[in-house]
Amino acid sequence: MEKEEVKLLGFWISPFVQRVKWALKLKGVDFEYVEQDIINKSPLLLELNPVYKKVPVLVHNGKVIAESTIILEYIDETWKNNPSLLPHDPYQRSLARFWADFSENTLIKLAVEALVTKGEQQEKAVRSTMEAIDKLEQGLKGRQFFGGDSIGYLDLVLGWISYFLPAWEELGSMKILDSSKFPAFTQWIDDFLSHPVIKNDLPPPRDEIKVYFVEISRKIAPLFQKIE
Ligand SMILES: N[C@@H](CCC(=O)N[C@@H](CS)C(=O)NCC(=O)O)C(=O)O
Repeated sequence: MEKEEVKLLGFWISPFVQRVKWALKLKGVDFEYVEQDIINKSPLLLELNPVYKKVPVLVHNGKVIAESTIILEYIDETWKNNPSLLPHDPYQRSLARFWADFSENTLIKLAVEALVTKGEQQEKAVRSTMEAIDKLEQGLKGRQFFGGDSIGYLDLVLGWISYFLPAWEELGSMKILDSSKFPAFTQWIDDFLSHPVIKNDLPPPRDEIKVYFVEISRKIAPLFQKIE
């Protein structure tokens, strides 16, 4: 049988890329990783993702798939071996997609606001981030992973929290991941990071994440300035 072409265009610190790498590894799919410069974009990236011009991009036997959550679904439907990433039950599947959307469109924005702002605005953003995490805490109770006994789609989508948020807490001098308030969620972080597949492909160390986000915070802070 001919070897499959599986290529992933990525960027070293991208949480969107990281979740795709983890999904491929969980499924045992061999792939070639091609690092991209997301500022000076390569002709390959522009050709493969002309709409958003972003990573990750997955190429599977000449077919091009963009947008990380869509790539996760493609991986799950293409390599049907265990672990299944999305639940089989349509309602459970819709819930996983709902909370994934919540992570992408609500939680991450609140956490970034908490990271880059100060004073009252930061306090408010920290409170809102904690309220958002509390919703996940309630959804997790009684389960080790959002996917149940194994890591699934929602765990991968939320994975960024496990390594970015502790770094952001240090940078923003704030506390969000309080284990007395979020016992299930903080346990989830420990279990997620110590899972054999995740542990063998950990994102960059905390110091590198912090250095990267000092620069990013400086650039994006003006976007969060409230006009009086
Ligand atoms: N919604 C996209 C987000 C991807 C994304 O923002 N990728 C960043 C890297 S972390 C990127 O390629 N940025 C380049 C740009 O914004 O021009 C996904 O889930 O794949």
